[in-house]
Order: sequence, then structure tokens, then C-alpha cells
Amino acid sequence: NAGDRRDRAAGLLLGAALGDALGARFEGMSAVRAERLDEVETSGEELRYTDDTVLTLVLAEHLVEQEPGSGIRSQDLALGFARAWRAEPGRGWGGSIGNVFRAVLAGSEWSSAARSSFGGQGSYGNGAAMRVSPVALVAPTAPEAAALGQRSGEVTHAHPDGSHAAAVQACAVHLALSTTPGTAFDADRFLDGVASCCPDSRWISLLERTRATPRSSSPGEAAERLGNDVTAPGSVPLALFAFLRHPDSPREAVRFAIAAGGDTDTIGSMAGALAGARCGATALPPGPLRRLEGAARLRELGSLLASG
Ligand code: R7I
Ligand code: MG
Ligand code: MG
Ligand code: MG
Repeated sequence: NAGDRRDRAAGLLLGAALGDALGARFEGMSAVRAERLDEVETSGEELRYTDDTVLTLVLAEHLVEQEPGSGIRSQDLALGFARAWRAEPGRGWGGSIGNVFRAVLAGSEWSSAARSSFGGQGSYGNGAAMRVSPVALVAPTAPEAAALGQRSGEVTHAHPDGSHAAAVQACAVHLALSTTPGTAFDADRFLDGVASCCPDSRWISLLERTRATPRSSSPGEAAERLGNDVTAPGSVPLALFAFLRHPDSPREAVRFAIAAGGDTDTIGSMAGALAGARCGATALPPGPLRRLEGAARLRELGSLLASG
């Protein structure tokens, strides 16, 4: 029903932001102990999000404004991202993405700006995947979510590893939204669905490695096998694994992702989007949610996109 759909949409966006904000202060650490996570969950402070959520919000607003069926307007989206970067330089941006945004603000077309980094090949950072979750709310099917994710990713990440990661994560979030919470989660079926939207053999093999990682692995073991860094192929698999590990608890999925260390805000955010999409906003931990920056707007955007 409509209320349930709105709850799942809100869970998707709030889960993404919560994972980002909870993971933010641990970004770059090698592993995070449970007591440190407890502290962040229970402190009275506002939970501030980072660039991951800044860009997720820009993409969500872009999708709300679009005419039905008109898709992504790439140059407008590139400008929206770039203006958000210029407005808030302190949000923990990726090392090279500023060059892309600077070129767009100086009048470059998005596709040449995106190719300007890393010697013309473009970035394979995880920035396209980390912000992609809202496309799952407007795409009718998982393959269409993958295609829309790809288009939104290319706007800044010209390297196929970077843009294909956005397709994979968008498809995965769409599939998570389509599962029924409270019924058994079928990890193999989920991974088959993601693989069927997969843009290339490289991602097929990353998904197979994710499937083959023992479900009982600790966060450290999973990170060792799947990676936990700022590259797209080195982070999306661990986020998927955190969700497979804890499909019925957004809190545990996010804690697992952050405990693994490395790119904690981003892997936490991608895991939070997946588990939040399946379980809904009502399943998110209420204490941290009350302290989350921007929560009211995220919830509102979820409603708008769910009913669009
Ligand atoms: O992808 P991007 O927006 O970064 C997102 C990350 C997340 O962790 C956020 O939380 C934020 O902290 O940053 O920004 P990029 O600068 O395009 O990519 C991120 C990093 O990936 C770069 O700074 C590089 O270290 C690495 N990288 C590459 N390294 C070598 N060659 C990306 N592409 C390449 C490459 O082609
Ligand atoms: Mg960040
Ligand atoms: Mg950073
Ligand atoms: Mg990060």
C-alpha cells in the first residue's frame, strides 16, 4: 500500500544518510571497534552527513523536478552537483572530484569535464555509486534503475568502473525495495537479480566474489576479501555483503559496514540504503535518526519520489 511504499522510500534515503553520518568520523581508519560505534550512536550530538548525502540530495531533487519519463538531464545534474560542492567545501569530498566540478562551473560540457580527471580516463572512485540510491524510486524495473544509475554516474565518473558501479548499486537498491520484509531474504536470488542487470564481466566476477564470501565472515575478513577503499570496485561489494549479512536490520548492516574500516561513511551509506529500502524507515534506529541532519527533507523527498 501507499503508506508502506512511502516508508520504504524514506527508509532508503534516511538509511543512506544515516550510514554516511555514522561512518563519517571513522573514514580512513583500519577497523572500528563496537564501543566506538556505540558512542556515536548514543552521543547527544547532531549526526552530520558528508558529500555522499549532499550529492544524494542533489540527485533526489533533480528526480523530483523532472517531467515524468524525461530521464536525467545530464548538464543540469552536473551543475547541481558542482554548485553543491562549491557551496559546502567542508563536506569531505573525494580527492579529485573537485577538478570535475570546477570544469563544469567554468562552462565545460559534463562529458568532457568527467573525462578531464586521471589523464583522460575519468574517475573510478565510488562517488557515482554512493549517491545513486534515489534513482531506484523512480525507475519502474531493476534494469531501468541500472540504466538510470549508469546515466547519473557518467555525469562525473567517466571510467566504466566508476559509472558501472552506480548501475550495480541502483539495481541492487531497486531489488531490495522489491523484497518483502518479514519474509526470508534469499541472497542468491538477490545476487542473481543484480547480476542480470550487470553492465560487464568485471562486475559479474565481483558479484561472484561477494557471493562466495562466507556469510559468517567478520567485518575485517569481509574487507580483506572484498576491499574497503574509495574506489568503486573496492567498496560496492562490501556494501552489498553487509546487506546480505544483515538484510533485516539496517542498524546491523550499517554497523557491519563501518566496523570493516576504510571508506566507512560511503560503505555505511550504501549498506544503509539497501537495508533501509527493504525494511523501511520504521526499522531504522530511532535515537540516531532523531539526531540526523536533514532528516525531515530526506523523508519528504522519499514521499515525493514514491508517489511520483
Ligand atoms: O568518487 P569520488 O567522489 O570519491 C568519493 C569518496 C567517498 O569516500 C566520499 O565519502 C569522499 O570521501 O570521497 O571522488 P574521486 O576523487 O573522483 O575518487 C576518489 C578517489 O579514488 C580518488 O581521490 C583516487 O584516490 C581514487 N581514484 C583513482 N586513483 C587512480 N586512478 C579514482 N579514480 C582513479 C584513477 O583513475
Ligand atoms: Mg563522504
Ligand atoms: Mg573523504
Ligand atoms: Mg567516503
